[in-house]
Amino acid sequence: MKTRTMAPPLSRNKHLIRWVDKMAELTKPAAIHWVDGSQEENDTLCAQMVASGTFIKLNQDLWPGCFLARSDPSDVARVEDRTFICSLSKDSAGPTNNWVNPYEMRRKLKDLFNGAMQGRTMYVLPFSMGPICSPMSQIGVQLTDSPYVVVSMRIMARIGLPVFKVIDQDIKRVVPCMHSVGAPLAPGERDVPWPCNHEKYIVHFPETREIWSYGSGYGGNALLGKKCFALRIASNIARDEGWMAEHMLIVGIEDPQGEKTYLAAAFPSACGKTNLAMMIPPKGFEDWKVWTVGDDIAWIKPDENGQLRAINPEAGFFGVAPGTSEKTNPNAMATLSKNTIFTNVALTPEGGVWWEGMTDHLPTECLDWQGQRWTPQIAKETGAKAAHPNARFTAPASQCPTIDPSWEDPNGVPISAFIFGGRRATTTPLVYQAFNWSDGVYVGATMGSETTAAAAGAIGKVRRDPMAMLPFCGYHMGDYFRHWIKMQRRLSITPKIFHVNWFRKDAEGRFIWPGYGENMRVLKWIVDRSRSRAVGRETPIGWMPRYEDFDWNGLDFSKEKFEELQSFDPSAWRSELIGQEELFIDLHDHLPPEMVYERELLICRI
Ligand code: TSX
Ligand code: MN
Repeated sequence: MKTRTMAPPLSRNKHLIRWVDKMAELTKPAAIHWVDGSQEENDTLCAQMVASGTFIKLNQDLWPGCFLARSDPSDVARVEDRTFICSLSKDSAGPTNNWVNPYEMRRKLKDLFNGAMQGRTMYVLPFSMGPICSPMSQIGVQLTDSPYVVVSMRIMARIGLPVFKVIDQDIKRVVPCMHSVGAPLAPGERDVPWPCNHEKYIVHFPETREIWSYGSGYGGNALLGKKCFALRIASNIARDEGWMAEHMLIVGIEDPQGEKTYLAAAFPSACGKTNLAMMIPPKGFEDWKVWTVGDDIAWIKPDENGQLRAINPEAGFFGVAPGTSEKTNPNAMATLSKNTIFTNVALTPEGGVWWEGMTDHLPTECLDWQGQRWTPQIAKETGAKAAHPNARFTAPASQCPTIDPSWEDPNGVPISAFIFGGRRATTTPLVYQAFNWSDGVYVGATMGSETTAAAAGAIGKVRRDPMAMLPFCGYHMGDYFRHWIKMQRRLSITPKIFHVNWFRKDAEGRFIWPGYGENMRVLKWIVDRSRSRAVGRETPIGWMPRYEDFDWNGLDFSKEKFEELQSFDPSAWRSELIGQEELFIDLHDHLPPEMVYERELLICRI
């Protein structure tokens, strides 16, 4: 205590100051730094991290304001098996979450955090999820011993003095977020570039709205505003307050007349969510615009007219680098061209970054994500990747060329339709529209993706990921479906619900649909259906476009291929129904009756 460097607190809030004192007593940091969020502070932290080896400063002529971090090889992704929802009762966490008794967990955490910050600085990092002045925003304070987290959170959220100002008004509840990399330093001990602990705990207390994260410095484990707060804790707040915290991108589609329609879409991983959020309209749609509001999380609330409005609670993109290129996503490439933190990508001899799929030609040599020499020859012989498959860019949303003019509107943007998606080689057509809200909730609840080579387990097996929320819902999944069902009663304008699948394959195993910008044709039909001005054909699974209902201007795509893409195979859907039931069996005692009815209706139609 006595040796700790004391800086004046930047807040007058007694509760906050008392909590910071108490946590400092527990974790015993060498210093406390109240984060003001300024450019100078950021520059100092970055310089310190360059000196300590955590950051590599990239060639500033090529990559202005950009840095590269290499994580410990064991700390490269979210750790779902170490993620806990510690509700008072096991039943409220549900069978899809890890649960530990909260009293037992608190005892464990007290042990883990005892002295965990020794030899390090504890940063007091205030953040706002959502624009600071928005009534839909939520405030948190993260105590962390990681400067990497501080500079990353400065991109991903609104942080610093303006947030302390809100906290000092004492009107909004503050979510306390404890974070330590779990690597205390003994006096004189040399630090490593990426301190972390082999034992990891990502813990949520939904009733008291608290987050405790131990042992990891990586993205979703450590930037606590994102998955931990904006999804797991916020889903609890939203359920209690009558709004929705969803794992969804938000885009605005502007037609040639300037009419704008906002869509919110949920996809499992590896479906190209960020690509869709930043999509460029194809040939034939030159007078159309796609505007980006968010690529990952949407907070959605009915306004006083019963219209759903959404904000993006984040301020940046934490995107997967491999596969991102001028071809697949030029807007992402522009966004990450400056002021970006790269993690686990390769370093080129010019002091630039590279990753698999970034360019057609491979660099003749570079240092891989662990700092080892990498050449195309070595890759060929050993299969070594230059960038880790989960390598990331952390880039400011404001730098996106298609960022929506209303992306920081404190009242959010009006949502006209929800889209659920999956990666399915068979069975599921390019697009269909659910018959109504409860059928749409069923469609979202049963969505899934076929496992690819990237994930563990059998290739081609469908993994159910309801509303893409399986790892992110902070309470019982059955209660979550019930909340979705109940939301309709708060609405006077009910958004239409759609399902899309960009990934259907033909008999030869080739993708039938060209995807990417051509998805605009699907989005146009969705927009037109939402505004009740497009025709649909009724099928057993929902409303589908006929060939002539799509705008084919600029694309040569035959009616035969379209029929194949949209084909409905009753026998495939009979096995689909059996697969859909698997998850429901686990959730049965909390499942809303509507899910059972919708299933019965679907069985009858097929
Ligand atoms: O992001 C993708 N989207 C959405 C874009 C707005 N991807 C990449 C997924 C991995 C993250 C896609 N891949 C999409 C898509 O719509 N579609 C496909 C499948 C596909 C891949 C290559 C081709 C076509 C389809 N190539 C040619 O047709 C030449
Ligand atoms: Mn996500």
